[in-house]
Amino acid sequence: MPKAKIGLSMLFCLSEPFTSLLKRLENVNVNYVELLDEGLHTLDDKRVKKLQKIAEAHNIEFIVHSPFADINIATPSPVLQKTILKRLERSISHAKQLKSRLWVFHPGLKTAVTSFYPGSDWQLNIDSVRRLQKIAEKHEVDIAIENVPEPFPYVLTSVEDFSRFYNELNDELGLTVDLGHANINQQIQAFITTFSDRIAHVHASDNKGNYDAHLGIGRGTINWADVARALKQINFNGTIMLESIKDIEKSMERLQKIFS
Ligand SMILES: [Mn+2]
Repeated sequence: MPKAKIGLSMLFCLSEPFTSLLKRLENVNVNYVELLDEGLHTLDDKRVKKLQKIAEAHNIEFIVHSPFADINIATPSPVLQKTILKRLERSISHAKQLKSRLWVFHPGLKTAVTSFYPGSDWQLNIDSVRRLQKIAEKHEVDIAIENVPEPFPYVLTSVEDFSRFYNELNDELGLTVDLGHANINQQIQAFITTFSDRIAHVHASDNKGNYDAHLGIGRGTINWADVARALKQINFNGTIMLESIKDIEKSMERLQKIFS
């Protein structure tokens, strides 16, 4: 039976400077780490070199999460779309340099003009995803789109949205299942069973079903035994990244236990 690997997303320290991220990486006791190419942790060539050294010294495999603040791949503005894709290509190329197994990104968002042009956001989203796939192929990086939570106006949030999206895309594109996000839609099991052969990666944090609080594992309403059973059933052998922002040590222990 293949086993899932447990890793740690550095989201919990995104408010700290990059130097402090480096210090933390020297001391993490996991082999899989997700970096966020965002905010104070935004990647550049110099930083990538430092991260490469740490990865080698501490036997860490990285996964890169794309920038997400003000990044709307379904923007109706051609000039913004071009800029955003350029920014995302830089992120993908840094992911390649870091030998990242995967690059995780969010779907596009609806805007103030969406209602005037019904369906345009949907089309723009698919168009940008296709472009991202080409860019990723060029850089030889696997990419995976992530399910995102209500109430943000993302073009895709539910299992139904993602099913329609994958049917229209008609291409291989992995899915990052964010369990916390799916819990808000009450669709954890539905996401895991519907997209069993597309799930490339899992984000794990807890919440009470009301908003995306990124609580420690066991602090919210997610039934973790059910999650473990469902992921075992589909033989998931990718990485489960702890994405809580509090109770990190305790949550890591719990995840190890749940998926052992
Ligand atoms: Mn996530």
